[in-house]
Amino acid sequence: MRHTALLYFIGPAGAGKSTLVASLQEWLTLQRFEGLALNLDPGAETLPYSAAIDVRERFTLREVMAEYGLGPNGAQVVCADLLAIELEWLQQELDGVNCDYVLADAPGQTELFLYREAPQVLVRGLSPRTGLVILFDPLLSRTPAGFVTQLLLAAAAHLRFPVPMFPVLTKSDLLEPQEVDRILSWASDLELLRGDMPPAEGMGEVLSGELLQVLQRLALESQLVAVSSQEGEGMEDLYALVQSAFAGGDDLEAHVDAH
Ligand SMILES: Nc1nc2c(ncn2[C@@H]2O[C@H](COP(=O)(O)OP(=O)(O)O)[C@@H](O)[C@H]2O)c(=O)[nH]1
Ligand SMILES: [Mg+2]
Repeated sequence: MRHTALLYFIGPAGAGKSTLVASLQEWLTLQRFEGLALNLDPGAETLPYSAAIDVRERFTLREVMAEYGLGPNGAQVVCADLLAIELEWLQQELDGVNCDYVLADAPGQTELFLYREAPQVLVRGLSPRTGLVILFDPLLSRTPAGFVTQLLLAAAAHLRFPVPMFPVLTKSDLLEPQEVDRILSWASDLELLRGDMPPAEGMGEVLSGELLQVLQRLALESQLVAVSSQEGEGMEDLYALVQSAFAGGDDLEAHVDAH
């Protein structure tokens, strides 16, 4: 198996994970790189990319619902746990392919991906060079409180998965350019974010200097990038960050293989 890195795309349902996997894959192809799509969502009905490896070959949400007599919510939990059982199968599938990046489309239920044990097993076991792309919803990111909520989620994700993490503001075409600029400046200057908190919500005080430092370190280790999968914008910026984090990846692989 050879790949520069395996990236998990996580974030709220509907944030644009699957579409971003499709867009980034297309962009990589245009640059003559190879991005291989891995679908980890057993509940996906249709996908905007063709998955080289697809967990639905092993089980689907519908099958789990029928087999265990569960509704969709209970079945999602079982599905999250079943991912760990498929680790070996996923490894075998990955062993058979060479590519530059593996783009793993995670299920929409971020909290299950973060809090269940099975995804941990997967993230730790599948590749020695793993990164996390965490998606920020554009409409939620428009208000300071909504943006902070997502920083907290990103911080929790980074605590759970201590691997390089890349925060991405999705669907930037749905925002005014000034809104995008404002959100990006909040990310690069959290004091500005604190200043923009409406005093009535009392959130300015909640955001102590210490909390801002924690968010900076955990959620914004890497610069926030704005992308639009619809317009194909921002792919280059995202790629540049990922590439610089994993530069020297080949040396690392040689190192790992030597042991
Ligand atoms: N305007 C716009 N819509 C998008 C963009 N990316 C995704 N969407 C739409 O957002 C919805 C959810 O996208 P999807 O990729 O399925 O989200 P997921 O649940 O996170 O995988 C779909 O209707 C997409 O067409 C984008 O960059 N711009
Ligand atoms: Mg999806």
